Amino acid sequence: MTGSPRIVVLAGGVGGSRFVLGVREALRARGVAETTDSITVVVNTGDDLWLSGVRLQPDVDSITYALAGVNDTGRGWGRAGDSERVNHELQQWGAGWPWFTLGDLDLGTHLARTGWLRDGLTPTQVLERMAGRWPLGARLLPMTDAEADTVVDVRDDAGGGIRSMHFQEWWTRHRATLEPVRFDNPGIEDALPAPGVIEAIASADVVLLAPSNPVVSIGPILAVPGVRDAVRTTPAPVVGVSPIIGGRVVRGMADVCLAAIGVETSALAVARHYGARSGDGVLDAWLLAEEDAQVADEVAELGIRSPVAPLWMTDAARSAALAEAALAAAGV
Ligand code: FO1
Repeated sequence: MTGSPRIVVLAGGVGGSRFVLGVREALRARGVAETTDSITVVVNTGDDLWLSGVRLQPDVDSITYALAGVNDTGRGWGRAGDSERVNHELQQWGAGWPWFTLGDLDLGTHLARTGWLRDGLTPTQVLERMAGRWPLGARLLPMTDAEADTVVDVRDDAGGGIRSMHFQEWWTRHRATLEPVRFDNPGIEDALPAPGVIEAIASADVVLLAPSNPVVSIGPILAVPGVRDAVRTTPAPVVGVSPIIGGRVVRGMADVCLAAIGVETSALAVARHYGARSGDGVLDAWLLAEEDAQVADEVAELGIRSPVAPLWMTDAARSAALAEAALAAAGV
């Protein structure tokens, strides 16, 4: 591949951030000049919410802060070294959610974003303006400019009924302990891909699915009308990275989410869930952890190439090596 391959990454928040940092590092290690379209990240916006009058975009902010090197690496979200003076005052007013922390620096992001949205900018334009503050080495696009927050239907033990709540309440208040029976993104059926998303996928040299949550991160991106078809029809090889290592999810609550859609928590089951492009799915290749090498043949039988590589992104070098393995699986 002469020059920089045009890489498109579909990504969610924390796992996505680490993987995108790895992709950027892998290109730097190749000595590839970072052009503005060497890496395009299509970011999940299903985690987004309105809170205390401001618009939050958690996965967008996680990836932006991580690429800018200003992210709180311990928590995986928010800004490094942040304080919570305003948050404390909001709690005193009983404003917002007592279980949801808004850091002072992070609030600066939400206030700037909300002001620009009120001025008439689109989320894409807001993100382009915010990303311009730092040399991120990647272009970030929201999956859509429409609001399509993830809603979780949970079984309400007391009444035995079903009740709905915003994904963020389910995740941050209940720590995903309430059994989810359904995930939905109301309004997504009328959403349009953000400007540039389809073109980036169609003109890519490789499309990568980050090891993000298949249900609440990659799922919403593929659910934006037109995106799944763009991934299925791009001339570029499509390579996914398993978010499951040794039959266990690396982060968060992906296993609980997968169970809700009837997918077993295994690298093979998620590969089957995404499906082969030769069938009605989206994958050409599925990067398996060494711990899951024993299912490589079964994945291959799905029509999905199944290279094996170390998938633990415990540091920048490991993330870069993983990204390099994904690029190699795509032949770029
Ligand atoms: N996650 C939490 O578990 N607790 C929080 O109080 C919290 C606040 C928060 C504020 C801004 C933001 O962008 C993200 C925040 N997150 C918090 C993470 C958020 O729930 C993410 O969407 C998840 O980590 C899933 O990606």
